[in-house]
Amino acid sequence: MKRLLALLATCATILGLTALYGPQAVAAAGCKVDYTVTSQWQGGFQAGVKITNLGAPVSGWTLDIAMPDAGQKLVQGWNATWSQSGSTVTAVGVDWNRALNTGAAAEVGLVGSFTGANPKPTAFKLNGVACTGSVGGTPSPDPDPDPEPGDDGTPVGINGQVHVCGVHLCNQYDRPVQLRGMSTHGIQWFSQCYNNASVDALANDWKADLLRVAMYVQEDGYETDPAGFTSRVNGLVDMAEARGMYALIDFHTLTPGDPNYNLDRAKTFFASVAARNAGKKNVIYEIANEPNGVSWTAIKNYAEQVIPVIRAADPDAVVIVGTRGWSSLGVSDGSSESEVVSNPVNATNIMYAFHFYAASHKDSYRSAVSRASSRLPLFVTEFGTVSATGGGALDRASSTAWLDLLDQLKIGYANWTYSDAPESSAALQPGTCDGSDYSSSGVLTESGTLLKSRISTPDNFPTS
Ligand code: IDC
Repeated sequence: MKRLLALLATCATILGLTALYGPQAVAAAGCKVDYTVTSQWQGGFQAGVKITNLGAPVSGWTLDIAMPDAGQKLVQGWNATWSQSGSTVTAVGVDWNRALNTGAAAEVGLVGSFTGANPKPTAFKLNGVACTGSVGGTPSPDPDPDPEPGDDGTPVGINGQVHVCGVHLCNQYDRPVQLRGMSTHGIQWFSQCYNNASVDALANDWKADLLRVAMYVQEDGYETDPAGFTSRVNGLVDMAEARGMYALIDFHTLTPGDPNYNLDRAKTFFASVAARNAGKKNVIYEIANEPNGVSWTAIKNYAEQVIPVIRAADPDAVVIVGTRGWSSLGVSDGSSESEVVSNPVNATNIMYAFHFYAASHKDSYRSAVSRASSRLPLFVTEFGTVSATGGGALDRASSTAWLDLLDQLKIGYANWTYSDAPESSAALQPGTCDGSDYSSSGVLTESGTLLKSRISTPDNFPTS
């Protein structure tokens, strides 16, 4: 119903019929737009646009930006559906940001080209009404000022740019840290679950340190719309950053299991996201979710081709490499971590992924992690409390044993999934993402309740 209303609102706006659909769909009288050119190069620029609704709640929005110079052209944008007609560039809100309560903001962005000068636009209209930054002519303060990194007590604010030190992940004070958070489900299926309210809940209620962004490559994922998925990933990086959380960009290869099948796509994707996010402190790259049916040598070869592409654009970011046997360090293929220890990826500032599903992977896998943890930097970029199918009963004893081990070894983790998928690995009850409540205990599943209780305990990140 909410989506139907949003659709109607958008159509109504396009047709200029907003008044017919009542106050929910009509533009608020007050709005404020912050337009920031974040980078500019010969003939091109990138800009962030923060749209704050200072009026009544809206269930859909259209932003018109009057570009001051005829040579300014939209190339592409993210977090909205973008178009240009004459000198007007238009952004229309999408599933996860089209509803804006009073005081709420949507952050979108664009890449453009220009000839001559690139003057900043100053005239904006939200749902047809000019944005003056105030209601009734009274200037109002920014209701949602961006947190200043470093002074806000958030995970990124405290830890800054992380790096690998020995077998650990270390913060800006060169001290080991464990980052604990959640993974999205496939963003091609569950995009509606990642919106301001849900990411707020993850940051504020769960006190999560990181959001893993699972971008499937196959299964209707990246390969079907590279530009669209790249934009969505970047949008989620920004949403995590705005809340002081790390974003783990997961190139979610699964079937086929040989990551080299997607080598060209990986190079294209990582060149783009690494260039775009190089200046950020909150981004970690995971280059292959779960290699399977493929040798460690082939995975290592893939990593040694993709990592230089990332380094060329974003030299200081941590990169995580998937391992053999669905990122089991080879254990699920009858091998062990020794194949990695004796033949590591030829690169620095990297970690190795280890995945487990608590009901399927128990003592022998925990032993492998214990052994490997003194030899290899490990990150549990995905795990489930249930069976490897993503379903079945939650295994509380095994999940607790795993989480205790990871805490003790200071190994970071992301749980599969922060979504309302109808499967027991999901943290949210089915249907949650159709609403706007992500905070009450009733929205959590058994797995979500367990994970929130573990993730929300104090981090006590070292600062000296
Ligand atoms: C599962 C999802 C399920 C989806 C399936 C196929 O939970 O809804 O139908 O993928 O895409 C993994 C994978 C992860 C799996 C998960 C559970 O990384 O994509 O998600 N799992 O099966 N490795 C081990 C388990």
